[in-house]
Amino acid sequence: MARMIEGRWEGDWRPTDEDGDGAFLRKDSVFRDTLPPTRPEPGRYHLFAAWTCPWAHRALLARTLKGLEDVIDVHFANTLGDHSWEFEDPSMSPHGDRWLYELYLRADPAYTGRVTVPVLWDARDGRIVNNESSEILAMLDRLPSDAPSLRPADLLPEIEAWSARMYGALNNGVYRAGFATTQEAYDDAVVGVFDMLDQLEAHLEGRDWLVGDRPTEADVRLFVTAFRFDAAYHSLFRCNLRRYADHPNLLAHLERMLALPGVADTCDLHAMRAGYASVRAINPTGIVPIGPHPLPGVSGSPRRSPAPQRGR
Ligand SMILES: N[C@@H](CCC(=O)N[C@@H](CS)C(=O)NCC(=O)O)C(=O)O
Repeated sequence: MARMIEGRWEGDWRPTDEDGDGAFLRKDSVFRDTLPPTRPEPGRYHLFAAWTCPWAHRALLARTLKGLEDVIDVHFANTLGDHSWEFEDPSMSPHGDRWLYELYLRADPAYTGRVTVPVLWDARDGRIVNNESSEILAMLDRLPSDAPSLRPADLLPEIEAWSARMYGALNNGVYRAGFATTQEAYDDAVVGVFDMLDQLEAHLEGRDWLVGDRPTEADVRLFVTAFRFDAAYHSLFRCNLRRYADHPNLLAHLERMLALPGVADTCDLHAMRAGYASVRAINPTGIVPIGPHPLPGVSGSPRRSPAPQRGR
């Protein structure tokens, strides 16, 4: 197991903590505070993300689609090493940290738990506001912005119903398939993944967006898994009954999302694929698969993280 126990880093990094029956169980996030729904002080709040991570991608997309780039700084920790996520250049981090666990320690010197992205960091008060992507997404959506809400009140019940279904069967379902250590756990997860894709493909017949006539949180949640599916989950997570691209309505939805202003800039196909391929528990040689080809508007070759804006 690799996580913090009362402020100490324990063990080498592994993707899961064993629970005994071969099934992958995702732990609950620990920091669960909220931002006030007012315009944030520039330079105060920082989002720590990784190109690989679909959960961090949710938060990045909320920041982009709500036009919050000027008020929420972003930093990328690109490699998941033996001591948690590592910043390629420690000056990327507002406090000069090399490892993400150091940021967790700043927030809580006796922290116990996994060290995950995304993290919404308050640089003024030196604390983690929240490290649960669904809550970060919702609180960014409440900040003042000219962009429409991703969670409009009249559509919220439908958005949340899709979100709950997609989370269990698809967003986390691919992880349950990929990190399963028994045939039964894998079979159970992978059937659910493709059943969900079938339901979504049917639902998107004649529709542009999952709920209503504009992109919402439901589309964001689908997109972060869709973007990774053929490049990572199909091969490395053995979700290979069909390709995502074999579903015409789902593929059109993926392309529609990628065409929204700023969305392609939140995607790095190469870094994402390399990130999954570096997880030795599922890919002992670390070899990075070649395909699939780049998606429209998305770079398929390595690129550098954008220069960070320094906080206090
Ligand atoms: N429930 C969390 C999950 C976040 C999560 O699991 N992030 C992964 C990257 S995709 C991570 O940082 N894993 C490191 C670890 O578990 O040690 C959320 O949605 O924010």
